[in-house]
Formats: sequence, C-alpha cells, structure tokens
Amino acid sequence: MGTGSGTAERLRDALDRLEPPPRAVDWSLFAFVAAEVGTGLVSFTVGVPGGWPIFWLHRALGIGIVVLLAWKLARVRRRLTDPNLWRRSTALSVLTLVAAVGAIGTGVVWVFGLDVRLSYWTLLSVHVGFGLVLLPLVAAHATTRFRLPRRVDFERRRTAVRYTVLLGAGAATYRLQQGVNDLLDTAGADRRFTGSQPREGEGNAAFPITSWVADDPDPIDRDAYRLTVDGLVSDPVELDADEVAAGHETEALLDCTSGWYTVQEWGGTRVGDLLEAAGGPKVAGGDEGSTDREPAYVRFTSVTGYRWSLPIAEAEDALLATHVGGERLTHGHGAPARLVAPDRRGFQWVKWVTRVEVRAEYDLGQWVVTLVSGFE
Ligand SMILES: Nc1nc2c(c(=O)[nH]1)N[C@H]1C(S)=C(S)[C@@H](COP(=O)(O)O)O[C@H]1N2
Ligand SMILES: [Mo]
Repeated sequence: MGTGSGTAERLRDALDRLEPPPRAVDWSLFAFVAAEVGTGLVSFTVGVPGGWPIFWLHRALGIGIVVLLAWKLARVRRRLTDPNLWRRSTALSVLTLVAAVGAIGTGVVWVFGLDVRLSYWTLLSVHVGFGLVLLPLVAAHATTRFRLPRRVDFERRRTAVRYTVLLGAGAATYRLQQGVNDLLDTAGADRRFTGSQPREGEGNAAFPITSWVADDPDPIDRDAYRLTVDGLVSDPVELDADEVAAGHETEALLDCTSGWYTVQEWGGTRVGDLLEAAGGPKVAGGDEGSTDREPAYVRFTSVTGYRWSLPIAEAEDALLATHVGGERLTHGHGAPARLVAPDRRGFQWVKWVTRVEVRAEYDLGQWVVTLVSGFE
C-alpha cells in the first residue's frame, strides 16, 4: 500500500470518528438547515462590513450540511436504490434531497462567481428559493421517521468537539475556496463580503432594474409629481420635481440581495435639507395628560405603498436622488426620486418616493408591506 491510500485511510478514520450517531445526524441536518434559513434571511439586512460573521456562519453551516448529508446518504443509500425498500415516504425523501442538492449546488456555483440567469432571477435568488422550500421539506421528512433525540446521541464533550471541528472545517474550506478564486481569477474573486457580484459602469444602464417582489408602477408624470414632506415637522410642504433636484452629490454603493452591487454617483437633495424646507423636525403633543412625540424616524413611502424608515440622524444624511451618474433617473430606477441610503441593502432604497414623513415610532409594518406591495 502506498502512502497515498494511507492518507486516504487516515482521513476516512478521522471522518468516521467525527461521525455522530444516526439520530444525531438527522437532527443536526434539521438544525443546520433551520440555521441556514435563519442566517440567510438575517444576512439580507446586513450592509456594513462589520456584519461579516453572519455570512461566514452561513457558509460554514452550508459546508457542514454537505458533510452531514454525505454521512446520511451513506447510511440510507439502499432505501433509495432498492425498489423493494421504497414506501410512500420515499418520494418525500427524494424531493427533500433534490431541494438540498439544489440549494447546495446553486450556493457553491455562486461562490465561484458564475451566474446563470433564469429570466430575471439570478442564481442567488434560485438558491434562496431552494432554501425556503427545503426547510418545510426537511421538517415533513423528519416526521416520517420521527425519533426523539436521546441524551446518548449528544454526549456533551464529544458533541462540542464534533460540531466545532465541523464548522471550523467548513470555514477553512470556504477560505481555501477564496484562494482558488483569487488564483484562477474567477468572477467570484471580486464579490463583496455579502457575496454580491459587481456591476461596472456609470448611470442608469450600468445596473439592473430590480423590484423586491411585485412593485411595478406606471411611470410618474414629472409635471404632476409632488413630494409631501410631513409628519412631525413644523410646516408640512409639497415640493415639485425641480425643487427636489437641488444639486447635492454623493457616491454610494447599492447592494441588492439578489446578488449584485454597483457604485454610483447619485445627485439630488439631502433629506436633512428636505426636512428643513418643512420647518425642521418638531416635538408634538405635550398637552396636559399626553406624552411628547419625539421625532425619531423618517419614513419614505413609494407611490406603490412600499416604504422604509431610517433613524432620523441617518436619514438626514441620506439622499433623495433624482440623478445617477449625471443622468436623470429613468422610471425603472425610481424617477422622479428614490432614496439613497448608504450602508443599507438595496431593498431599503425606496423608489418612486412620494412622501417623506417624520415619525416618533418604529414602523414594524414595513417588513410586511415591502413583501406584499404591488400585488392587487
Ligand atoms: N418602491 C420600491 N422600491 C424599491 C424596490 C421595490 O420593489 N419597490 N426594490 C428595492 C430593491 S430590492 C432594490 S435592490 C433596489 C434596486 O434599485 P434599482 O432598480 O434602481 O437597481 O430598489 C429598491 N427599491
Ligand atoms: Mo434588491
């Protein structure tokens, strides 16, 4: 026997020693998939580099799932390949496997910088789709052979070591993959820490027109356009398109959760100046028996109802943009005016803004509205 197979044997030995009991593998798969969906969704809200750990956790867990799935498939192989062992739940198992392979495959291919476009879906959107159907499938699959986890399956010290090694190896594998990207100079090499790929160039044509879910309003007539600035301000006003377009410029990076980013020069009005045009933020109430309502958030609402709020200090430095790369915004990019919110993910950059409103309360409803606006 050569040293090559000796190494392979030792690797297999190490993997065998790492392998948890069958029930623990099953429950870990469920937990890892749930954690993947969780970290994936949370990562959508992260736009600053300090948030990198959530992306690394997502990647390490994903590679952990590959290993867990390999152990599991090695064990149940015959149930899939031997027709005598098929039963009704086998179809569900196969479906679950397909979704898992789909989610893992799209994730891996994406990391290498490839993007196969299915109409306007990026591969990352397809990855998200697989992930979202995988979770209920895994849950349903688990109930077909339901066995409660037992203490012996998760003996404390060994469990801690196992999962630390699993996640550590996952992170190391991802790091190694980055090296490969750099070495081969694949398109994956210039992805951002969020995983997004660059879109180069300046102006409207340089980056895609994206709606978060279903927003697709008719073009807004510039002459009829009015921007309302109201809420907790001294003198609510309505501004026309020219009044919004007062030349303030800022460079900002738009990073969409469907997996692309672009750096553009945006032109328009500082939101702080818009609030000043409305007399500035003002405390409301304070009458006998009622509590003061302090200006705390600025809410940006689209002609479609789509909306997002920023804390007031952040909002004042944000831009209501009418221009990009020296050109007037096109309809698709949010004309006459759209929010430019540096360090926020793209879905928060509200397009076709018709109302800017100073408010005291956090707007929980925005999380739902951004998903359902545009549906009849
Ligand atoms: N009103 C509204 N604004 C929106 C959206 C939307 O669906 N409706 N999509 C958001 C998303 S997901 C992104 S990434 C950016 C995309 O901006 P763009 O179409 O100019 O590239 O707009 C954001 N603003
Ligand atoms: Mo987006």
